[in-house]
Amino acid sequence: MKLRVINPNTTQAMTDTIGQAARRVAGPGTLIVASQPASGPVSIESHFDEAVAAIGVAEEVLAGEREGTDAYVIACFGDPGLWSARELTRAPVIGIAEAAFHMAALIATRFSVVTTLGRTCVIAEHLLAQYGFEHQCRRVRAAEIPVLDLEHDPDASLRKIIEESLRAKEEDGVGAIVLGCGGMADLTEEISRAVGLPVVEGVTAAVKLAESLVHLGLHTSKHGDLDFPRPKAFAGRFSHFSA
Ligand code: 5HY
Repeated sequence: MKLRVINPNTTQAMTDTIGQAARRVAGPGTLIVASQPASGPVSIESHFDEAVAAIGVAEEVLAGEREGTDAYVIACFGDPGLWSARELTRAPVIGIAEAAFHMAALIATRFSVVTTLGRTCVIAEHLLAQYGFEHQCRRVRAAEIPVLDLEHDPDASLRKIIEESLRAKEEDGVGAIVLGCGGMADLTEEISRAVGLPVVEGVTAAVKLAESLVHLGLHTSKHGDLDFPRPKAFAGRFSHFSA
């Protein structure tokens, strides 16, 4: 199967980190195509960044449809453009936040999320409510690191994520930690060893869920709200979406 793992920001180094993590857990018959939009923010740290990134995700899904893709992963913890992406394809589309919440809820009664900047915590809280996991999540915490520090200052970033995860273990009484950024895809084992708790990371969780859906022959339902968008004209720089 061909699995397109889309990094919705436009930082190649982070796309590479995400692609490597996906390939590390992908099954023998799974081809991972790691991609990023041609246009958009270098990192996603606000509602506006998410709004712009959602268009990039849609363009990457349409590109994947031209290349015969069996499933998609949206590798940003805000799951930007998830629902519109599901309209554009029959293939399964998995957001890394949604995947991580599902996996964490299977291994612990309670979990906490450790994400990057404090201002993005509300985005994760909105997703917890939307997906119905607000009861299993004790707290969404921030290591207060800009997303690109994961690439530019990895040692300090790792130290801050471990410190915040240890605080979650001590103060939240949780059984697992969910990492709140696609750029943390390669840090799971090190953090789990340092904190002494299971650590769930969304990119690898989403790859395994996507493979399971494809192996079960399950597709995004085209009955109802996730049916393909009705063909129409788009004006200006969105004219390439016209159908
Ligand atoms: C992510 N931003 O996973 C989110 C993390 C965040 O560029 N990739 C990003 O802080 O919401």
